[in-house]
Amino acid sequence: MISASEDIETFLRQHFAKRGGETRSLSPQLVEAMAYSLFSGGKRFRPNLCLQAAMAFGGQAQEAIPYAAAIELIHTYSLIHDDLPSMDNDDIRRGKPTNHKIFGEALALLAGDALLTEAFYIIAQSYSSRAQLSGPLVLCLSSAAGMSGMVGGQAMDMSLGAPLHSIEGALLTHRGKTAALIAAALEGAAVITQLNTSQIEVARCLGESLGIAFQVRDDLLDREMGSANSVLSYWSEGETNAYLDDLLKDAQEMVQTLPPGSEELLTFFSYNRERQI
Ligand code: GRG
Repeated sequence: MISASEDIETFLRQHFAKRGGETRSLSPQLVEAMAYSLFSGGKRFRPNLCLQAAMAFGGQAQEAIPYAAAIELIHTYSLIHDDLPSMDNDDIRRGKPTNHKIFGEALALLAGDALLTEAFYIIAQSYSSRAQLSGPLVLCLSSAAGMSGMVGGQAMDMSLGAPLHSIEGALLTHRGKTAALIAAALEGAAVITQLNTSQIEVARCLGESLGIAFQVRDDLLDREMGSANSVLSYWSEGETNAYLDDLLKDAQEMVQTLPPGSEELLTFFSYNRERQI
């Protein structure tokens, strides 16, 4: 397994230097606020997973870099907004003051908005000569990030959704808030490597299972905190571990229907998540 982090970093830095330079005259503070969170030590897990998947599916990591970078922009925006006083009200992220603590709430909100929009600019621009990719990639990432994915999950998590005080509700929240972007990393890689329609759907489902497993494992580690949307509010530790085993079994079956080498994604995923938790 190679690490693709450097390529992602280079792309993000070059893109930001160019676009930030072009737009700096409008609001240098906005560019600074965006860069502050984008280059503040994120692990780049989602973009790296996307590049690993492109390679595992038999494609070129290079082709997936802009899409992978777009996912990271959306992830970064979500963290900035999640930290705002009206949401989680956090002062520290990655060991540093949160965006609004440095730039104020209005600019933090706008930095998040601009990162979200820039993600789609990157896809439209980078894949402009390959219309067979740009449309499906926009569809994939917008449905994962928006009301049917991450934003929907966040709304549920904040008890702004249907009051589902149940294991189904907790898992639906995890699927949207955490798993949707991870699923988009694998689905987008499958689109870019031009797998067939049913394999693209398997790649998305695989990402969703891995993303839910990641969040459920987080629930186990944070069990003392007793959040309403933790599966531990509804399941015993034994039941939760059995569910994790089922997810892993499903994932192992799914990789069998993807191109040979895809099983390495399971190793990449567990190795990277274990290192971080
Ligand atoms: C505000 C629309 C909106 C969505 C917020 C990101 C998020 C959704 C909530 C943050 C709370 C949380 C811990 C969610 C679990 C998934 C997650 C985003 C974990 C952090 O991801 P890492 O570990 O972060 O990849 P780094 O810092 O490495 O980028």
